[in-house]
Amino acid sequence: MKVLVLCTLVAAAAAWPSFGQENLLESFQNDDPGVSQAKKQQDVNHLVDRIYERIRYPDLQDIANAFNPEADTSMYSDDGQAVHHLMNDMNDHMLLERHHLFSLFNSRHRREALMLFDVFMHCKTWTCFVNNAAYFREHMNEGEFLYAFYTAVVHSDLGTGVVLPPLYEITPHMFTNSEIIHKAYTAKMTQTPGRFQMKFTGTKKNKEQRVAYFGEDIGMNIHHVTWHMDFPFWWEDSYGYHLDRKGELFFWVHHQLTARFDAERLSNWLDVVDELHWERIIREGFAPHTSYKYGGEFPARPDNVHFEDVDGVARVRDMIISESRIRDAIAHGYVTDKDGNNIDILNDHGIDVLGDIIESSMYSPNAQYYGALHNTAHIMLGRQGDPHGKFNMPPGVMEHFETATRDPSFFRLHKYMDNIFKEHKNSLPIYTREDLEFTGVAVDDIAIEGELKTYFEQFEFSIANAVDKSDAVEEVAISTLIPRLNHHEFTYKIDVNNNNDEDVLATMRIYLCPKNDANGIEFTWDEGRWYCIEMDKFWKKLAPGKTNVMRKSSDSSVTTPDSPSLHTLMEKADEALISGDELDLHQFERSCGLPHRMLLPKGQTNGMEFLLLVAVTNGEEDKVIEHSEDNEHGGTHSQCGIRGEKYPDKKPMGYPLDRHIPDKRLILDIPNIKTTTVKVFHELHHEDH
Ligand code: CUO
Repeated sequence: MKVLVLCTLVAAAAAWPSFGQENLLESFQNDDPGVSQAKKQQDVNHLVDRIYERIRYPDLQDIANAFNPEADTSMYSDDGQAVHHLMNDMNDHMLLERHHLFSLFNSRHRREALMLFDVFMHCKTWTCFVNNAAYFREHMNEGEFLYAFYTAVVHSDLGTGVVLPPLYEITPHMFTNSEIIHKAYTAKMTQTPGRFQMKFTGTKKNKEQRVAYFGEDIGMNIHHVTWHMDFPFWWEDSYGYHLDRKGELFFWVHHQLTARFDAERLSNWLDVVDELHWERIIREGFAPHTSYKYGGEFPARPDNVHFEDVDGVARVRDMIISESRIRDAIAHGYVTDKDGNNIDILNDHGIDVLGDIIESSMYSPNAQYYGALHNTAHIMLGRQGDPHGKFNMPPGVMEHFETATRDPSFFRLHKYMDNIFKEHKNSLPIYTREDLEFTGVAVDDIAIEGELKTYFEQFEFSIANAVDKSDAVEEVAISTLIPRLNHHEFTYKIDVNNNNDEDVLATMRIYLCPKNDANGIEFTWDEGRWYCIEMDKFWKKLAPGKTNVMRKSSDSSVTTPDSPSLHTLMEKADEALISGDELDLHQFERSCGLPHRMLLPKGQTNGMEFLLLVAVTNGEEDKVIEHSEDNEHGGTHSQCGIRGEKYPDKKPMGYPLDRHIPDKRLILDIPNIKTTTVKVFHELHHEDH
């Protein structure tokens, strides 16, 4: 594990020599040499277990009682500046109390959580990290603590190798229906262990319910919330490093979520999602059937409401103005930074700048002028049920990344953003044959070994953390069962011919694109390219002559395996501590990544036609750092990048389908790009709804 850590650090240092890597190296060298990976994992498990209650583990309880965060400031790399800051607010009783809801979009909540994040990021050792975690878990709001702790484990070098327990088990309210939570309470109070079947929100009278399995998939929700922890909009490079191509990744991960949602809609005989419009009604209402642990029910929104100004947030007019400033920048081909300088966006880098502007993140060159279209839109949508605060409703599902995709308007909002990005991409020159060709390389054939077949399965997870603990009431096992999409494994067989007389490194890019719209009309290439879903991207060395490239679906760099449950993480850490064996869970370390079981869209029982496209490009030109063909870059680099390092592929995300394709021959005549038609089948199981 240590070797792995060092390699990562050396690579990171090579990639970003100027962004404080010395600090990271220093903190690594200062990490307590005696703390094993198993101990770190155990600490994390214990710190987040039963987050709404006092710490239940005596060692951590003792720390929380005895530790004084300000007593020895030599444990921090900033001499305790961050911790003094936080302690001042705490001692002045300025911090949000426990048992109140936390929302990242609430600027006060965010500021407080980030003060704690800053403390963690300045810890030189794991001991400092854990001591502060135990202390502030007991002294701060649990939502603020949890957010700061999770993001710090992600970003601090001290957290390397630690697997964060799946949030659906830590804060089940954010992933489960109220009905299930009520049943959990009854089970606890009546001392009856329970397994409760969860249903997707809504009824069959609402056609949107046909695709609720996508927006309410707990694994997809984890992917989404974690992406936003890996690439937070509030991130500043002073925390330790630069988040490479963060704006472009914002575009790409959400473009892909939208395209995948559309593929699921088409699988279910629904039209692709339409974009949101500030001056038209919000067509779909939403009744979340979800409650906060503290703070009541998530507010509902009826069908067909007109957008209202939201008091204290924004007027609808402000949103329209931000949008038109951004569209102006796209039309001009440049944005204007806050000092009045123009930044050219008519190039591959333009999408990155636009992503920063539209989100907006701290990387935005001019948030004052371009605003925060996306973030404000999340709040605007979240508040449409009570825009003037008359009913004192809590924030809506749109105001939390873990719940946002439950609301169908999430995808309308993101389609709207996506169309702005598309407008920019369409303003760039089309790729020429010279751009697209990989001299001497041709894809001769593409085939699938195995079947492209999906099905629903039942998944069970513990919701024990949803209910309060009492010394008078014994623990009972409480879990919920939820249907989720899965598929049979398959392998791509790609025959590639290298007519050069030497080895070449190839980047293999695989997309799956719906062929027809909901009326069965075939998409044109220029329409259809925007609905393509990314299946995989990897590197392969091609010797002269023919190579039969075999790639397993489970190796996809878009997806992650299931996270181990908190129970499993506890067992593994405890066992390793007792046996003294090394704990290596690095394959589960990144929770960002589409759940592997969702790699294929549902398809249809009689088979749904898709175009499978393989583009082979010059890996020597595409690569950012020297790497071998079997470097998987942490497993989910395509949409989640690599922690602390540069994005490994120089090409724009979505290449070569990201720009206009006015004539299909532009793609079909390129020898190193090939397409074939495949069918995705859906297998009905008895538990299908
Ligand atoms: Cu991920 Cu809008 O950015 O939810």
